[in-house]
Amino acid sequence: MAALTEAFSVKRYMRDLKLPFCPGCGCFTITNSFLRAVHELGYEDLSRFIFCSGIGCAAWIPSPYFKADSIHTPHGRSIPAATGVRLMRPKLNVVVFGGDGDIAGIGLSHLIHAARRNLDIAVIMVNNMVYGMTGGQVAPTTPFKTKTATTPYGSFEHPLDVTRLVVSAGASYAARWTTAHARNLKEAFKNAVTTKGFAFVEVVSQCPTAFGRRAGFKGVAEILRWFKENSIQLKQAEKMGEEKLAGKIVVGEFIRRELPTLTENVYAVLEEAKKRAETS
Ligand SMILES: Cc1ncc(C[n+]2csc(CCOP(=O)(O)OP(=O)(O)O)c2C)c(N)n1
Ligand code: SF4
Ligand SMILES: [Mg+2]
Repeated sequence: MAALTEAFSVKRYMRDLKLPFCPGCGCFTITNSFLRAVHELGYEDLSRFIFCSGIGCAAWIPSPYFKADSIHTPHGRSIPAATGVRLMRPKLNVVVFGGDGDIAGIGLSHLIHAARRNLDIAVIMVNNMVYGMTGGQVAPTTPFKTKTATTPYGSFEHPLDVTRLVVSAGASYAARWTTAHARNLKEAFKNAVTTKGFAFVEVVSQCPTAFGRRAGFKGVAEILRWFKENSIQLKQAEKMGEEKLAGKIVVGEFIRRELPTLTENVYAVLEEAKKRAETS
């Protein structure tokens, strides 16, 4: 598909509605980068996409704001909905947006099994390190010792590395970037949409309202500086010990591989069953 020659405008892909995000929220950057990726892939509109999202601030990114078909599911259940959509409409791009709580908290088992099955969808997880929409409670992704609404003396648990988890579960593509890496993010979204198989992009993102203030940041610029200064490219991280990596954000492409997908496997079994029924 050739890239569109017209200049990029989010208006092409978005309904004329006011976005629900707080000023300075990372969800603005993610929305913009995703739609830029769609534009650069040559899609004139979103008619070849179906979006699924659960509950939370990040889950509002596609629905109802994108001019597209979308399903807003209960909290944590976007991937099961996307599984059904994918199997019934195998030619469309199925993209899930969700927060770290939605995807890696309440919905974690669905994520692992989707990666294991190599379900051909793209999952974009906005990791703002808290449950943002409900007021900034500690999440499975909150960095150790970080103050949140429910850990006023600092979090006493270590965060889950969700990107590495999906790699070990069997994902075809996985990358992690932050909102301070808009260009890399856009490229990762392009890769995720075009991957044959399960694709995962973790976006470490700022929530100035429910995370930043409590965690000790003065404003959005300071959080973005923290992202930039603490990000370590995967290749460099591989040469560093665990101690030196404590508190760092390892960014880059973690895996890109071609494997049979769930849709291919399901349709192959259906074909086989059909042939057997015809000959019996
Ligand atoms: C079954 C269920 N449990 C709890 C909630 C309350 N709830 C709504 S959003 C949310 C967490 C959202 O956090 P996250 O997914 O990280 O999204 P964010 O708002 O941070 O983008 C919770 C616990 C709910 N809506 N449904
Ligand atoms: S609460 Fe946080 S994540 Fe939610 S819209 Fe506001 S800044 Fe964004
Ligand atoms: Mg969150």
